[in-house]
Amino acid sequence: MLERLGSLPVARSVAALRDEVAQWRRAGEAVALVPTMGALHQGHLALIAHGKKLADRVVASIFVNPTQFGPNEDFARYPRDEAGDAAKLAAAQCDLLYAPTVGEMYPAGFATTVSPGPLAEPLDGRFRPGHFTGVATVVAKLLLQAGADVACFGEKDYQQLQIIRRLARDLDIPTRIEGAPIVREADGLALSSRNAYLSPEQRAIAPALHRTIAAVVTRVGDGAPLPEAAAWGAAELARAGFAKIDYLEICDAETLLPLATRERSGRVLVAAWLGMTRLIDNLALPRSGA
Ligand code: PAJ
Repeated sequence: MLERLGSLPVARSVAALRDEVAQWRRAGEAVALVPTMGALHQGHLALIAHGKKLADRVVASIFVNPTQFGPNEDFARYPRDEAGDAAKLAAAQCDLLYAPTVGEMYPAGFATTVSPGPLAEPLDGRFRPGHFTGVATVVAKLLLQAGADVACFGEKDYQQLQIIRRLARDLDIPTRIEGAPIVREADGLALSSRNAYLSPEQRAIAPALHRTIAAVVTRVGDGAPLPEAAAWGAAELARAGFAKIDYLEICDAETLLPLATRERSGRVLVAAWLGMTRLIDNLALPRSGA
C-alpha cells in the first residue's frame, strides 16, 4: 500500500517504487522519471509535462541529496515543502512521488560512488569540489531504482545534464536521457528554487545574468573574439552589481572545454553571486553558419 499526500501516491522505499513501476510495465505502459530536490516551480513542472508527452506514467522524485552539497553550502536551509510540492505534482498529472529518506538512499555502510570524469572538472566542478560526484552517484541510483524508459533533466543545469548523459551511456543504464529548455521569468531570470533567497534589491539585479550572456552570444555572433566577449560579460556583471563572478565561459557544448572554433556548437555558461546566493545560467551559442 502506498502512502498518499492529498491525492498523490507516495513511495518512500525503493521496493515500493519498483512495485508500482512493475505494475505499469506489466500493463504495457511507458514510464518517465523526473528527479528533483523539491521546492518545485514551473521549471520542474515543465519537466513533468515533458515526461507526460514521452511516456504514459510520470514519476517525480524529491530528494535533497546531502552528498552534492559542500560543507559550507545551503543543505540545511535548502527550501523544503513536501505538501506544497505534492499538490503541484498532482495538479500536473504526475502519477507517483518517490520521496525516500536519507537512510533509504544511503543505508549504513554505503560506500560506492560514481566518479563522473572530465566533464565534471571545469566550470562548477572547480568551485564545488565533490558536487558532481554526489550528483552522479544519486542520479545513477535514482535511474537504477526507477527503471524508467526515459528521464527528464533541465538545461538550466547544463553541465549536470552533460554529465548525466555520459554516465547513462558509460554505465549502460537503459534509460533515455532527455534535456528540456530553461524556463524563465518574464524578465529573463531562470527559475530556480534558490531565487527564494534573493532580497528585493538582489532580485532586481538578477535578470542581468541572462541579459549579459545573451549579449555575449550577440557579440560573438557579430564577430567579437571569444576571450574578449567573455571578459566583457564578466565586467558587465560586476557593473550590474554581482559581488563575485565564479566564471563566465564560452565552452564547447558537448565537451565543456573552452570553445576552440566557431565551427562547433558552443555554450555560454555563468555562475555568479548576489550576496550569499549563487546563481547559474547558460545559453546556446550556435556554430557559425548554423
Ligand atoms: P533541482 O535543482 O531540484 O532540479 C531538478 C531538475 O529541474 C533538474 O533537471 C534541473 O535542471 C531542472 N530545472 C531547474 N530549474 C529549471 C528551469 N528554470 N528550467 C528548466 N529546468 C529546470 O538538479 C537537481 O535538482 C539535482 O541535482 C538532481 C538532478 C535532482 C540530483 O539530486
